[in-house]
Amino acid sequence: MQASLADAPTLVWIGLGANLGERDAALRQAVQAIAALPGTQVLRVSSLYRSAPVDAGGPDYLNAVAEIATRHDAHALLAALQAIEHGAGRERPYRNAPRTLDLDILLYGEQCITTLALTVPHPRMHERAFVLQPLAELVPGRVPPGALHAVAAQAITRCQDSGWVDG
Ligand code: PH2
Ligand code: MG
Ligand code: MG
Repeated sequence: MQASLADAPTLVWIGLGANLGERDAALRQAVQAIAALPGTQVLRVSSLYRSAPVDAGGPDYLNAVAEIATRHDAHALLAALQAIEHGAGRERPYRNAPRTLDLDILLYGEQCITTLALTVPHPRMHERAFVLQPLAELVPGRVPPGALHAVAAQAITRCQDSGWVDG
């Protein structure tokens, strides 16, 4: 066993997004890269959603949420996700810039985390249909009552052909 991995896995939900390049391929490759992390299993992935940028510009996004079990602590997981983003060509020219891949820790078990590097639950997740809809597909109990109604004006469509089986 690697020293940096905890004995027991934690259930974590990760938001995936992309609005530049081959968005569909980027999200699929990201799921595979997450599954390849040590001590980490991808349990379920939501449908893909096409969504208009929220508080941002550029092309429409593809978004999804992945449910994983990982033995990484939250900061080690964040570093691993940032490395996957980097490998997908992610650049950060300015806040909320269009991106080839965005991987956000939405929920890390039941933990509340506030450090300079990381805030969990994700501080803006309840304002965003592109997070709440796929999350509600997987774990409706983690979406507060009324939250989906509050973001109902945001443009978002569930993709019909979002099977993940063939990667
Ligand atoms: N991500 C943002 C800002 N705005 N809008 C959509 N539709 N999807 C996103 O993933 C997204 C966004 C910052 O991370
Ligand atoms: Mg984000
Ligand atoms: Mg991010």
